[in-house]
Amino acid sequence: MLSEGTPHAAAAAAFRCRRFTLPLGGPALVVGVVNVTPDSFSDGGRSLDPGAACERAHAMAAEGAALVEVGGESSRPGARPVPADEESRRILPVVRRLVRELHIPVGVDTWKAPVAEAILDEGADLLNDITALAHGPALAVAAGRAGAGLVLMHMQGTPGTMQRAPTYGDVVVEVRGALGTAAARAEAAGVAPESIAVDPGLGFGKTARHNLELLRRLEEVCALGRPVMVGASRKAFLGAVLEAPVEDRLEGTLAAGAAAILKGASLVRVHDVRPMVRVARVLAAIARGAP
Ligand code: HH2
Repeated sequence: MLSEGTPHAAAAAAFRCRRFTLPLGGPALVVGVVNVTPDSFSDGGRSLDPGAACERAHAMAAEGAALVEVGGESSRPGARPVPADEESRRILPVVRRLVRELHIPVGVDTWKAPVAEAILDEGADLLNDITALAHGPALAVAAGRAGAGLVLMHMQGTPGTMQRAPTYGDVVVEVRGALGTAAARAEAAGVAPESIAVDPGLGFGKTARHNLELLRRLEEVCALGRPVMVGASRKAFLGAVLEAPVEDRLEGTLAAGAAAILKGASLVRVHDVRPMVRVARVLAAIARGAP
């Protein structure tokens, strides 16, 4: 529930990511995830070769992804950081090609400023920082200079330790507060307000109950007035609900994505683009009352 006095900022009309201005308010934008890693929790090793990663990104664009996001470091629970030069070596050739070949924004999942600067030099349109600027403003300064979009994600702890004993008073209030503060920091570092999105970080220092509570009350996060991204795709809390392994969580992913969209999320981050795009289109048609 929103308490009295909670700022109820107007919803953003567009999300600006460098070469692209993505309209909000129509069907939710589906973000396709391409992990160029050996160890990501659901698709590790699948696109380690740059050619395979680009092929996968092209397929996602053809399936209706509004953005693709390339990752070179897994943040699964227990993961250790990858050195910046190794992360850059994995993603730079992929980003270089995709920026030239795709007609949608190309984002990168990194929290390291040197990696961010290198991929912005290659023309990337969006940075996704799972630490929400916990390492200082350098990444936001780089995003601001380039006019790139910036997603700020909430995490309690670090991937190495975050799932040991996540603790909150009220998880939704704390996550919303932290995201509001991070967004203000990004603006102070030079990122345009219309280029900032926030993400509650499902699974990042959160129990299954915390994740479900965040989805149940997502409108309170949306009340920040920033575009909200949600990434539930194939995550362990869906496995806990469905008693299903990672390769059998598609319906859970779609249900969580649909719930997030109905609560006001503008961007849904998934590995299975085509079914999520179709869900988003039908939800938008219901909202319009017309096919
Ligand atoms: N989830 C993952 C990674 N990055 N970024 C945002 N903004 N939101 C998320 O929910 C999110 C994220 C974890 O998923 P994935 O990238 O598939 O796995 P891994 O970190 O193992 O590469």
